[in-house]
Amino acid sequence: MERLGSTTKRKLLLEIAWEVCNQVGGIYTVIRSKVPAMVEKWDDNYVLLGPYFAQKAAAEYEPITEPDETEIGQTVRKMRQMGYDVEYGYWLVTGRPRVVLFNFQSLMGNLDALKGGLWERYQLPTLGVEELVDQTLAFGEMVRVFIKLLADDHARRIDLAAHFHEWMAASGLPDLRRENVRVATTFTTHATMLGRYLAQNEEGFYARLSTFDWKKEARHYGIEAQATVERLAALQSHVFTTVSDVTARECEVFLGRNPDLVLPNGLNVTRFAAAHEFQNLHVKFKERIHEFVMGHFFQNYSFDLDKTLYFFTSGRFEFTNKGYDLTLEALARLNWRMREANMDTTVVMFMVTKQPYRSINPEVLHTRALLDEIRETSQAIEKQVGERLFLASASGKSTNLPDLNTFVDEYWRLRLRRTIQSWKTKQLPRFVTHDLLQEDDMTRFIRQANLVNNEYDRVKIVYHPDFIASTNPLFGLDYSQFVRGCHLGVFPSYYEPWGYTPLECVVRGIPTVTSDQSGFGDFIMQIMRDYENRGIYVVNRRTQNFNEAADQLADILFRFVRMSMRDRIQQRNRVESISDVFDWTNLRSYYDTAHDLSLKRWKPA
Ligand code: G6P
Ligand code: 1S3
Repeated sequence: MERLGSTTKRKLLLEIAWEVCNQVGGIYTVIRSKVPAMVEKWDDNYVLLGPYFAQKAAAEYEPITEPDETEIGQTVRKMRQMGYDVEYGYWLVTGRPRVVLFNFQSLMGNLDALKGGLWERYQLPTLGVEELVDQTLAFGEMVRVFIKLLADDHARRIDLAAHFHEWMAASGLPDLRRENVRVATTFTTHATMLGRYLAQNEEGFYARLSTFDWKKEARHYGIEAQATVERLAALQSHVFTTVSDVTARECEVFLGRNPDLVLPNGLNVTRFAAAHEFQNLHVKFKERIHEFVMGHFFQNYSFDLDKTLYFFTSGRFEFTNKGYDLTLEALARLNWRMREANMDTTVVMFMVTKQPYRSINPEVLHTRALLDEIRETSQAIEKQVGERLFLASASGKSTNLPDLNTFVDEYWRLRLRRTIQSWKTKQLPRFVTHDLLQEDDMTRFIRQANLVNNEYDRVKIVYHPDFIASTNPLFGLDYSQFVRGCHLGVFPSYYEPWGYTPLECVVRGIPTVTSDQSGFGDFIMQIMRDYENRGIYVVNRRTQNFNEAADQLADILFRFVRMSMRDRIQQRNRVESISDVFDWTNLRSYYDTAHDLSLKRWKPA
């Protein structure tokens, strides 16, 4: 019998993820940014499978309407004839790959039978699970049907490899193995379900890692279905992988298998030909952040913007996992040290995350609007003074500079004075920009640490409980522009399988703090000796306790605020020069190895 792993046949790679055409979190970034590098290697032999959400698809998917006789086109047709609702077209992202999207709603009526079968075959418990689990089971079944049809009809002529990302995409994988379908499977977990829950809730998670009983804990946290699918996929795939050595350590305990390979995450890096381009962008977007800061703080007191540094953190609201607690503690210590040292530098720290809120705080919006009015009035006065000065000078009445005050109408004087009066306030600048539905760990910690934006504080806090988007009236910047305008990204995570945020700083030439418990930090420490000199600071959270780590982070920040502008510029150049390491055209090779290995391990039935 013909071996699938033989090298003579054409290879076809399917990549399956819940986040294909459906942005939820970091996996979307992995899949989408990797497309150009994948298409470069696989061309038309690369197809993505994902769920169909009409609204999301409308923005990034275009159907193929003309007859399509490729293996994928034929299989889509066959599945439709069987009554399944299947979309087939292009994903409208750079690289424009073909996608098959499954409308899992069309299978929801058969869910009980599907669940019954999974229980019988794998003891997968699905009673009373959340809606997402139901949806992913229906999706996983459609993926299974599709791959089986494709393999049954075409696998004699093509080598078929399927790469499943995360448990949401993988509930059909065990059956594909059980039915000996002619496909080489790879499964990547981007975190473990149990790691996510336990790191957040169990004191001393890493020290106790090897002692956890996965089933007991999964039951306790009500995630038995998710954890079981994850475990089955890990155990049954030909090649099992994860995104970092950090997460690999969890896999053995929670999933019962050591990953065969670690596949680090990259980005689609586009670098400017001239280095000064990204430095210019930094200045341009910093100006925009200055505008927000003036509106927000200067109504009460002012400070020198040329001696102001912008730090930020950003991510999902997992207070301890993302290290927000450590960041605030270190900032409180930094504030104290800067005051002790009588420094006149100001640090404004933006804590960007997503929490439920009613609206942007009306006062914050109002002061922002008043600042705009002050600017408009000033421009009107400038114009009036300019014109009148020109007339006075041209008419040659005086060769000396006249009293410019006399050139301004009473109307404009009054208007400027009134606006400034209603803008100025004695209230301290708010440390949270929105009206939250309720106090949260962040506001509690900020109050407790007394980081409430007193004039004498050298560290100011702006807690922005919504992700940054260009439509937001406070900054009017998109996330990428906001990152460029800042000086330092701070991400000392406690639990972080990979963590894209520091990497997103690096490729924009912004120095960053990460931790050795994040996949990215761990990876950097393995591949680079002088990472700190290059502007990547790694906080040791593996062997240090919270207090020691907070001290280390405060040290890092204190050193950073004492750097000269010239040093900061050079450091930005050094950090940006690392970007290429993380370009998918370099990191794709890890995926190539996984797919080759899966095809080698595959044995025909
Ligand atoms: C870039 C610009 C310089 C500017 C500097 C400010 O390098 O090219 O013109 O002076 O940024 O750096 P800073 O770290 O103070 O924002
Ligand atoms: C996961 O997404 P998350 O933010 O829930 O996958 C990402 C992509 O691999 C990874 O960067 C992140 O650390 C994980 O946690």
